[in-house]
Amino acid sequence: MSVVDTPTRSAFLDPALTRIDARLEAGQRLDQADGEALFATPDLHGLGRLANRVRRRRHGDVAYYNINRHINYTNVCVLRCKFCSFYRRPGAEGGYQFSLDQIVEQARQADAAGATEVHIVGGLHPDWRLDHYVEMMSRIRAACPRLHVKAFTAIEIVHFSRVSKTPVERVLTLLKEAGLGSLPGGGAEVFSERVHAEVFKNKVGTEHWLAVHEAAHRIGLRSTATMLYGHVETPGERVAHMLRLRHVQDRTGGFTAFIPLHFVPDGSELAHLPGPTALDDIRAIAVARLMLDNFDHVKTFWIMTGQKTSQLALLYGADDIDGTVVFYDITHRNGSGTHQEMTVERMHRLIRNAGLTPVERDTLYRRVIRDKGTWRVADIVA
Ligand code: V47
Repeated sequence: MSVVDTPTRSAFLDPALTRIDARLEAGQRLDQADGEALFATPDLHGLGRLANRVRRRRHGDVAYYNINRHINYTNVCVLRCKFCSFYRRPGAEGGYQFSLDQIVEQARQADAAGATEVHIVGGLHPDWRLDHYVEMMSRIRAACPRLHVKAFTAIEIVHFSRVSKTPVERVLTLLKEAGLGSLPGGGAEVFSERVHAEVFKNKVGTEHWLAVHEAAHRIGLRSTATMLYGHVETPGERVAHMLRLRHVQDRTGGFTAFIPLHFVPDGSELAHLPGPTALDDIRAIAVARLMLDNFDHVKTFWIMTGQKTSQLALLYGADDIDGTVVFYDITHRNGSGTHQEMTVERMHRLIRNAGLTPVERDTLYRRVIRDKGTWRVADIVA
């Protein structure tokens, strides 16, 4: 019997877990002190058992994945975040920017290869205005009407709003009308004034990030939420971050998933930091699963953790693996190139080998059914 199959009411090594177990079974919400105790517990397997129980109650033996492609349209950025190895200052060597033709071509290739989603984000480009991004959306929609376009972090949305002197909600509405399907969760980093001042000083802060997502939810766009962990933040700051998200989710219900992002130090100004270990990764997943009781999905992003740790995360609270990514530029693990792909066969093997059943989903977590080279969504097409 594996650790995670052990009956969940058996004794925990840490009395704090026994107390938290009782609170969970009584239907009580966990608070800041509970979250900090979960980050501190030496009984990682006990934590995993609790998180796995919550995960199994929500999703049974299903683990989701999607077939997507990431398009990072430029690395040119007016910000200089210390944790980021992706950006190039305007005019600096190594900067790139894709033309709209190139972006549409990448979306077309993703569509032709069977992707249901493209995930598009980029640096804050100094020259482009809102009409450029609106045209990007409408041209992708014209070329690939079925493809879900998940695009632009809250940071990009605020940038478009500033450079085009257009209120955030109007920016979102124009993008939605042109074809934007949902917002990704990037750019949240850690909701803490202290961390903000230390590693991403000029970026918009917590209140702005949350306000953009609330505005998106108000106009009917769903979104995801992230947290970048394993740099200078404390466990208490991670818990506070999750509680801020839980609070917004209580109000809007608009978040589909939470994705803890493993900080990759290589090439950034924080390259001297060691970055998270595999055990830090699965702990972050497990704590998120327990704290975020109003989030349906907790996702592991294998590009940053590695495929093996993401597989393990499925037994510690994650119910979803992102994705069959083909090109990813923001982080390159261990000197890998930008072409980073997980095949569907490998995804199935990782999930089945964890004792779970793979289910392909679309961006909104509807089941995708594939037949003779085409796909449909289970609950809206008979
Ligand atoms: O916003 C930047 C982060 C994010 C580094 O919404 C770094 O479903 C690690 O947000 N090490 C982009 N992370 C990725 C992202 C994402 C990924 C997968 C799924 C979803 C989703 C969102 O990556 C950035 C920033 O927070 N990042 N630099 C770094 N050195």
